[in-house]
Amino acid sequence: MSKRKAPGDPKNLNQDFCDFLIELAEHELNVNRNHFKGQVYKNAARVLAAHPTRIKSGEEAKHLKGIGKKIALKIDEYLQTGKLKKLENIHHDDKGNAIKLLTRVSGIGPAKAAKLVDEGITSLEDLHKHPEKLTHHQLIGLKYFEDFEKKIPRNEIEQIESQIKNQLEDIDPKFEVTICGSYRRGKSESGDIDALITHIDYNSSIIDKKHKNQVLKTIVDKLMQCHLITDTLSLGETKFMGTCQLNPSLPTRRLDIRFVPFDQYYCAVLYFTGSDLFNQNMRHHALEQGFTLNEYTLRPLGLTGRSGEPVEILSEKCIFDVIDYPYKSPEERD
Ligand code: 8DG
Ligand code: CA
Ligand code: CA
Repeated sequence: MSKRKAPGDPKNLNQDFCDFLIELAEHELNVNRNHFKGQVYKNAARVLAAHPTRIKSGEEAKHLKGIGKKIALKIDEYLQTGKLKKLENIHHDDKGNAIKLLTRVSGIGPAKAAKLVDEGITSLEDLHKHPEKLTHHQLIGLKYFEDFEKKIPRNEIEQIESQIKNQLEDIDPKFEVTICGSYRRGKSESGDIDALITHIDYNSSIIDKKHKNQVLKTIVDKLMQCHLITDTLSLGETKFMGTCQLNPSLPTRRLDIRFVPFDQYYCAVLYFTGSDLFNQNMRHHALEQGFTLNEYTLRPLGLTGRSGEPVEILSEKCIFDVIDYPYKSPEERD
């Protein structure tokens, strides 16, 4: 698959502004835990990334939706000095840096990281000395810290996909698997593996929770027996989070598996293919057309705003058709 962008696809002429805004956003989300401010910075980065010309001043940027006075001032400061005082300070903040490091461990969120830092734990070495402070998930995140930061090449995911398919075929040929996420969007490498599984005889109206969990457990057991799955982070009714390894010479990878009833399969495939921003735009369009779309169903909204019975969906394309949204192939959903 070609990684080149489509001809005429705009290049980001404001990349450097986006870079510092994303760093500020990460700081707000992970260190200050200020979700609102984090979203404001992220949104500003998104707007600038989509802007077709190079921004020449804060004043010019202020005319764009989502960019206010404070961000405009930062753009001016950056244009005049080539840096940002606020970011320099952030880079020298030991506590903030420790929190950011700890949140890179799978399973450690910003609140847990802040708590650990308050307890004097500021490095991976410290974490290794205090396993009692960590959950099972976090311990595995620590164990595979380096591996989980490595991107997974596309051809490795292809092999994992065919191994999952073969194992499922053994249990019951009526299982269906789709690897979603960035892999389905055609990326040459991915952060993790998002597998969705369904079975044409399993419908949301007929399967109870216990049964669903049984099916997922059977699948996970089978994938453990063939040594593809190596660890379980969590196993719920419909969702498995864990690790896999294709062979011992390769890194351990993060694998999520969801077992989804057939009538909800295509909404789930759409949702977990992403991208996040594409989903947001499509959900927004659905609302304008009088529908509510989520990872389970597409439902018409009544006059009172209450949603009706789910529309029957027999393909991913069907969702686009019902809400009259131009079809985009997964590769076009970034
Ligand atoms: P990556 O793993 O290569 O880093 O990229 P990804 O496959 O696009 O991201 P992901 O974090 O694995 O999420 C998979 C898809 O799930 C994502 O492309 C869109 C969908 N998704 C949302 N919202 C959210 C959310 O809040 N968290 C997660 N994990 N996924 C979400 O639309
Ligand atoms: Ca992914
Ligand atoms: Ca994922």
